[in-house]
Amino acid sequence: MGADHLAHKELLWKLSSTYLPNDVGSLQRSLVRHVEYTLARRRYKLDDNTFYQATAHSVRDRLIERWTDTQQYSAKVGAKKVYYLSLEFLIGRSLGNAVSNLGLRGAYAEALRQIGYNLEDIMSEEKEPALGNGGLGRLASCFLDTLATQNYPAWGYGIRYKYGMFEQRILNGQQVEFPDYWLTDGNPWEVERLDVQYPVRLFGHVREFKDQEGNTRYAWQGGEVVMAQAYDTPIPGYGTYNTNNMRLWSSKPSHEFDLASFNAGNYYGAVEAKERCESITSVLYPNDATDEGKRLRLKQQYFFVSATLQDIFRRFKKSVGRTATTKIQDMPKKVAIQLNDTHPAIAIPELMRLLLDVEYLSWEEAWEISRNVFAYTNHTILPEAMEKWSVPMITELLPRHMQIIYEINHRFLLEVQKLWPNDDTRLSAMSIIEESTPKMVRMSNLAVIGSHTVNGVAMIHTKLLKSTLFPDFLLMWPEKFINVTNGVTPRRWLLQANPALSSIYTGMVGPGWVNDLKRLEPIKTMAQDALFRQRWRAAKQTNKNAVVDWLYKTMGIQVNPNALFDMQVKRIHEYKRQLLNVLGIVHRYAEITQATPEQRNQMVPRVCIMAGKAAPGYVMAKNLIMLVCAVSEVVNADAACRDLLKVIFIPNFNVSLAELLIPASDVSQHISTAGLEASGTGNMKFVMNGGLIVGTMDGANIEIAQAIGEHNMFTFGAKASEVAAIRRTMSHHPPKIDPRLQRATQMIRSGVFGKPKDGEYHQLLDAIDPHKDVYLTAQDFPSYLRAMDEADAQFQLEEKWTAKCIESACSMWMFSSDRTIREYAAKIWNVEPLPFRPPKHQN
Ligand code: 7GP
Ligand code: PLP
Repeated sequence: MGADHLAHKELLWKLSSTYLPNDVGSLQRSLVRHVEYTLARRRYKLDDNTFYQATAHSVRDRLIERWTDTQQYSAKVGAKKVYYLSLEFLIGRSLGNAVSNLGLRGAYAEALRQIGYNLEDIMSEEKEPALGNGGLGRLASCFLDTLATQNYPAWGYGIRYKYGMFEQRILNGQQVEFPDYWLTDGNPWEVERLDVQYPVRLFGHVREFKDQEGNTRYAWQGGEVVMAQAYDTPIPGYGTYNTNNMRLWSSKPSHEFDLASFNAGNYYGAVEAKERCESITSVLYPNDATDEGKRLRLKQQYFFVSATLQDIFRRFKKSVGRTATTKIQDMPKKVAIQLNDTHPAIAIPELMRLLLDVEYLSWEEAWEISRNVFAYTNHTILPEAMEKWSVPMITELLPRHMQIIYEINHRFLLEVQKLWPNDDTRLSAMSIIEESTPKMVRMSNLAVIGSHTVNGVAMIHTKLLKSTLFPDFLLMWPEKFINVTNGVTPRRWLLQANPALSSIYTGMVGPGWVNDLKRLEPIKTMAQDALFRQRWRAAKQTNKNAVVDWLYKTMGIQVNPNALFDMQVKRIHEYKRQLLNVLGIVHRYAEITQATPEQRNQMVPRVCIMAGKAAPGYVMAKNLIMLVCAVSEVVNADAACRDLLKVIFIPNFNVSLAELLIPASDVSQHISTAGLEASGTGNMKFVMNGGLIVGTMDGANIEIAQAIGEHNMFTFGAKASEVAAIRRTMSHHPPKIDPRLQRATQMIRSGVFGKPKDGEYHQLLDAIDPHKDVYLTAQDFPSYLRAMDEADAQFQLEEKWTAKCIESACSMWMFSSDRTIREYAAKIWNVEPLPFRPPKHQN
């Protein structure tokens, strides 16, 4: 028996420790094998899509080898792991990223070429998973790329929404939302884990009882139980064997649930209930920076958190069993959980529940562990984004959590009272419970109280977070609040999105820059070299030409490839001030139509590109899209503008479109009202790709200006420190309206761009009335025009312009997510990289 067992084990080890070969011939055999056996399409339908699927499966095989090795290794070593909990991952397409990170792009391209397929065409067959809204979700995906690349043992946890971010179409000049069912062709990147499932309870009641030692204990019972099932996606690092995991949960009915309902003889009711279970993970809420406060959303959050914590806990406990010296109190030495905004903050009472009700720890012990495990990242100070859940709703859905939240609050408020006796104002500001009708649970206060560290995402944001959102908490715990400025991954946003520029970089400094952007710094001096500037411009032109072709092919629009390409592409939001951009465009249009031939000769031709989705219920944002589309129609049809101005709203902005557009921009706009954009990450991508910014002193723009030099940014507008005073004065001393703004608004109001029947344009313009110009759009208009004029003037000085772009792009190292993650690791997580040495024949 024993000898047999050993022999079997040995044979099994031999069989399973062979690795897939990566030469061109082997890749071709693997492609064909997947066409034949995975897809069962030997003799027909050998189209690009089939070959996309086959290529993806072939790459996945190779990812899985690395992924299982990495996971096994980190389990063996028992290293501390980081868990990034996020309700959103805006992943983008995977094929290009995977072959590039594996170092197999060339081999796959060649393998496909020899059998008549083109890797680029195959890549464009991939449907983009858009499991996020915008900046916050995309940041999470950049972080996963860096965590893998830098060999940190880290997992991302999220939800596998069946319907991702809606598809935006423009019909009759208006946004219409269509469902994004991204799984129609299946998803070759994920591994369905039927073996990883956890029950998640909702509703029910709490039973109180005494344990053997006579302590009062609580058990959450009854209600409904749904199952969470795992889907794993390997996340490869670039230039390393390490491959991390992104585990996404999908809801399904529990067996027990099925049986109970069916046995009750209620067939239709049972089927309906089953559907209800599955609906928990069916759709991503399409709001960014606003709080919907829907019950299904809270269910999503808890479902996600409960499954994730059970999973983390099980893994941790397995490691406790492995080494006799580790105990449950050591959890913070093995587990760091990062809460991506407050969306997963219900994890705090959930971990407390597990430690109290399942592990039977004392409150003090449980709290000590919990507080040392969690850290919280805040992504916005906009009041409308602050999550609040009504006490009655939490009580109904999660009765035990409501008790725990009250207990956390009670103990916390005692501390506050000790520090500030008789200060009721402070007490009610710091309380987790808002004393409204109904009472509300402030998730941000819960997150601050339950975390050891709270971070903002850019310097100015962290400063405002301390001074406006959490000033009392800052007095109590000054060390708790830190800044970690955002960053983006150079793998996707340079190497993959911009091959033209990447090959210049590699030619200059070798390929090492991809994992170390500092290596680009010496290229700055090349800004003085005329030949180099020419090469740089040629790369930019290649990228602009790609956009020109795309616009013609997909939208039938012809644009002048030599024009200044001006882009504002991001979610549509009043604080991001797309309206300021449109008003600027209308002003430009007016100038063009009134210009003399000599004046026309002096003008810089511009292509103004805007894109972005509006939350389906956000009226002002939808009105804005309507206005842009109408302006575009009129301007593009006006012969006076022919070569001087084009206005284009590109529908359905997503990661793939961003990868196409960003490398082609000359100027991009990041023009939020100062103090309101926490950081921005688009701004970083544009500058890295050799574009310049027109921007306000807001978010990461400020740090970008410091890094690249203020002379390389076209800044304008009120400073954050001035905004409050300006708002205060405007109601009794409204500023005089700039005549150019007067003319632009007059054109819009009078119907030059049509007169929509519900007065949508009036609604937009009424909101910038100088009495109540909340976002300071009218206020900043004159300085905005000055900045735009300056950009025009500089753009004409071609050599000088190129030098600015080179200097800026090569000064961006600190905006690589590699730097960001190193800071998180050192200041928050206390984790070390754990590089895994690959088996010999790999590399
Ligand atoms: C965004 C912020 O608006 C943006 O400034 C920042 O760059 C990004 O997060 C990443 O930190 N916030 C969101 O996308 C969002 O949904 C609400 O915030 C919680
Ligand atoms: N949405 C998508 C698809 C993106 O690629 C990005 C950033 O590149 C964003 C949103 C965030 O843009 P911003 O930081 O300008 O708000």
